[in-house]
Amino acid sequence: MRGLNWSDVTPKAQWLNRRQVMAGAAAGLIATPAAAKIEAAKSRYSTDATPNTFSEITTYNNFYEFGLDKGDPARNARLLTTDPWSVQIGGLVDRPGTYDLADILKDAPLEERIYRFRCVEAWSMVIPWIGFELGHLLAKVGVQPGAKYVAFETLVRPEEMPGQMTRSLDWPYREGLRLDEAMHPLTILATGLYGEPMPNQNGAPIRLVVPWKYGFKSIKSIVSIRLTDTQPQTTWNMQNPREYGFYSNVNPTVDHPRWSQASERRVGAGIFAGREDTLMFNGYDEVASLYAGMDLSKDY
Ligand SMILES: Nc1nc2c(c(=O)[nH]1)N[C@H]1C(S)=C(S)[C@@H](COP(=O)(O)O)O[C@H]1N2
Ligand SMILES: [Mo]
Repeated sequence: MRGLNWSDVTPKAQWLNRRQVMAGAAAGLIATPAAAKIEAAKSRYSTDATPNTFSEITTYNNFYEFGLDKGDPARNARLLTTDPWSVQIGGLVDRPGTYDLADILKDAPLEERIYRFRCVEAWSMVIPWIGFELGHLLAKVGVQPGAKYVAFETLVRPEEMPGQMTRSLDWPYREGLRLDEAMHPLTILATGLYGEPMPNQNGAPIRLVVPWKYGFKSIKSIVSIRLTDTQPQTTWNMQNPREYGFYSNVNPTVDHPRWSQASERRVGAGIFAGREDTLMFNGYDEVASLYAGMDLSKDY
């Protein structure tokens, strides 16, 4: 007998996947797909830019655990088991432990956050995430005074993640934030998008979203969160420190060694649409004070 999983104790709308919703609707089991939408409050942090389509957001992905091509994650992530799911929370916290996802979601104030999303490869999207502030979870586990950074890790399960059979990256995928970045209200743990549970290719069942940083900081399918007193190792910085810094704030004045970061291509905009200017901090100016006194061309 297995114990209760997070989907057993989470309101159905929070975990039903799109396929189940569509199948259920077709079979008349669910009145309308809309009935299964996650109820989430609107947020003043949302952009009023027009979101990309569900199809664009779920078929043009970076998720190297499932392959290197943009279409690989949609094809290969279907068989990823996301229930049961637990997250190990440790390091400098008052209440370390292995938390079932249901416990993490129990009192999480879900909001819709429509964010601009800028990949370091110079493409961008607008994505209507569903999630809650990382600061809410950190408050729940109790951050100890010596903590200065938060380190994250993605699941390692090569049987279900074919990219992990290769050495395209040094697994697990790792990311990190300074504690004040992690506590900023723009920083969320996302569990869905377009009112539906997170599609596997977008980092089910729970992933980070930090909208003022290049997309690779927004680590997917998280199984470990550790509070540390030293700057954690991060995947792309380990891979190529000259090209990818720890901070990786979106910055149109600091070019990637191999391409310009001054402009970006909005995915789905069509071949006649021009490139858009990239904005400092991806337009999220309210984070500028976090970096007061730093030279962002050196601390990139
Ligand atoms: N575990 C993991 N997280 C990851 C990645 C990855 O390869 N593995 N790719 C990153 C990159 S480069 C980007 S641009 C975003 C893409 O997120 P999306 O596919 O949901 O748009 O996920 C980030 N998080
Ligand atoms: Mo990216």
